[in-house]
Amino acid sequence: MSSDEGLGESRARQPVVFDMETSDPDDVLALALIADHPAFELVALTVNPGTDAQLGVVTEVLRRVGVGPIPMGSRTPGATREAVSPFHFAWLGHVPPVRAEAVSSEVLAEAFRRFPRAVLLTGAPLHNLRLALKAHPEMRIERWVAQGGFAGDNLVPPAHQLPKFVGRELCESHNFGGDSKGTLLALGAPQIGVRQLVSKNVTHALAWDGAFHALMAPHRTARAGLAVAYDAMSRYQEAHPEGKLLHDPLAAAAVIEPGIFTWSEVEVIHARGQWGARAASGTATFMTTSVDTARVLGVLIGGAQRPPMRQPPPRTE
Ligand SMILES: [Ca+2]
Repeated sequence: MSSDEGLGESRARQPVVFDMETSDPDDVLALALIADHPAFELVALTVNPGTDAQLGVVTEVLRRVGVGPIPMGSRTPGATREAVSPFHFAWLGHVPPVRAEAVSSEVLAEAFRRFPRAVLLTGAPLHNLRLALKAHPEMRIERWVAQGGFAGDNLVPPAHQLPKFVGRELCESHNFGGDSKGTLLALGAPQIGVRQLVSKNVTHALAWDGAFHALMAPHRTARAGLAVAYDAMSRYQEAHPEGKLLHDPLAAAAVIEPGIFTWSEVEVIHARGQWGARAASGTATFMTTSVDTARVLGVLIGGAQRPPMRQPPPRTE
């Protein structure tokens, strides 16, 4: 049965394939926010590099959200290198390791065969995508939303330039630089229809800090994913009161509501180990130049129209 043959609201939900890592809390935060989001149907998950410890963490987050099982792939099933940042275990406690049943390239190919409308969301260096594009030239991805890249002064109007990046046209990008061969392959791959790159200049514009946490608090009872994300960030802020920049969650927001960003069609530049972009046409590659930060919370909550808690009745004197 395809996702479109499901019942009720699943007809309107966007199938999403999420490629992630766990060297930073960002990815599991995005995972919790999208796993039961009313706009998403998470149809497959691939992990880089995909150690048993990572798969254990991902499985535990999905269990807490109450979603799954879904197909999960690993670049290297059984890889042993350390790939889970200490935060994850400080938050979740001990979680049993899980061995991925398949390699990521096969999970990706199968997911896009079964769900041709699926969006690929990537929050990690692009090893898994590179391997899938190479192994499966027939694979077709209509739309890829990536967290990565950088838009500098040449693209971003002065009103939207962040002070920390003023004067720069190039910058490091963890996800693009972590596998620059994979990045360049994916940016040029005819198998991908549209690319939307949620770049560092916007992901550094919004943090899940104390103020964002307070805004999220009344919504955390609306669904399990919000409760899990809220719990993670309560724990995170005990050690990091300044909060966490929202990289992957912003990319997730771009899957649902690209209209909260402004975009430029670009050609991506890779020079001296850094990344930038210049305006171009016909590349089908679009990069964020700004974000309406006030709308992000509502998009991530989803169904925010529904009041999360009953209002107390008006007082009568
Ligand atoms: Ca990430």
